[in-house]
Amino acid sequence: MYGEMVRNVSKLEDFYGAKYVVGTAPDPGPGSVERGSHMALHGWVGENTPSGEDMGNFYSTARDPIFYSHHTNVDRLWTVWRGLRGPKPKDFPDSDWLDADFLFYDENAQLVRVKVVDTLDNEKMGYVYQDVDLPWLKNRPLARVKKSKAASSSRAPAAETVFPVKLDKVVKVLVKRPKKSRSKKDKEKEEELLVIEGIEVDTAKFVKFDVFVNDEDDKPDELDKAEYAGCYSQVPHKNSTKVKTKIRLGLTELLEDLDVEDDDKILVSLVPKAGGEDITIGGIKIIYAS
Ligand SMILES: [Cu+2]
Repeated sequence: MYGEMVRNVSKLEDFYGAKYVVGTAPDPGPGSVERGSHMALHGWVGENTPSGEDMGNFYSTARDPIFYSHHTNVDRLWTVWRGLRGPKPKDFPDSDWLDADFLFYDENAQLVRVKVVDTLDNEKMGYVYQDVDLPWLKNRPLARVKKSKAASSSRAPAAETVFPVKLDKVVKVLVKRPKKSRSKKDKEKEEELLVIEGIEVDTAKFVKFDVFVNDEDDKPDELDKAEYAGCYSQVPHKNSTKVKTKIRLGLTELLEDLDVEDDDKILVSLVPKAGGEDITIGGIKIIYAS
């Protein structure tokens, strides 16, 4: 929870999902809670069958009454995240996002048009969430290994030489950091992000992979000395379509906690957890976003 609500999401698009405005290709990238705890609950509650009804498949998920409390909780997390941002921007300013509209039936079976801008603030919609303890907020994960030599001593291939690759096994690559030894000011100005792009999946499949940093072990599936950086997962749809998408995982705080700010590369492990044979990864890089 700490990762998807704090560590990975200092940028708006990493919490909400990438911007989807005029000119954007479909599936620009899901947000952290969406592909994290939100998908996990759909998967856990759905039946353990390939199609996962009810909660584990989009077409049937709302047949299960728990769907409504689950999605209310996702909305609550949205509100919590906005509260944690303090004075930082909370919304995309783009009018084609804010003014996008959807039609719903109201309680009198009349069609009503609702704009995105009308739904961003729960208080304007007439309700607030109960103030409850947030135990995950005080549980910033402790580094398993500090000042790891995993990246400098690894014989893993460089990321530029590996992709595209099918994720039917653990893939370990070295990823160059274009900037290192960044000052506190640099870090406040720019978030360092691990971008995993060209993720190709079939929408009809349940797929999930985890991302770890600086795994010290030679055995690729033993990850007890590696640091969890985030995940990608998808609840299946009934119809099969190819999707090409990307995720971005915040690295600034993670690398600070691991005490490897002076390293010029990191060792990344992509670990398939479900449907790896149905996942292709196009590339990995590190960028800096202000
Ligand atoms: Cu959902």
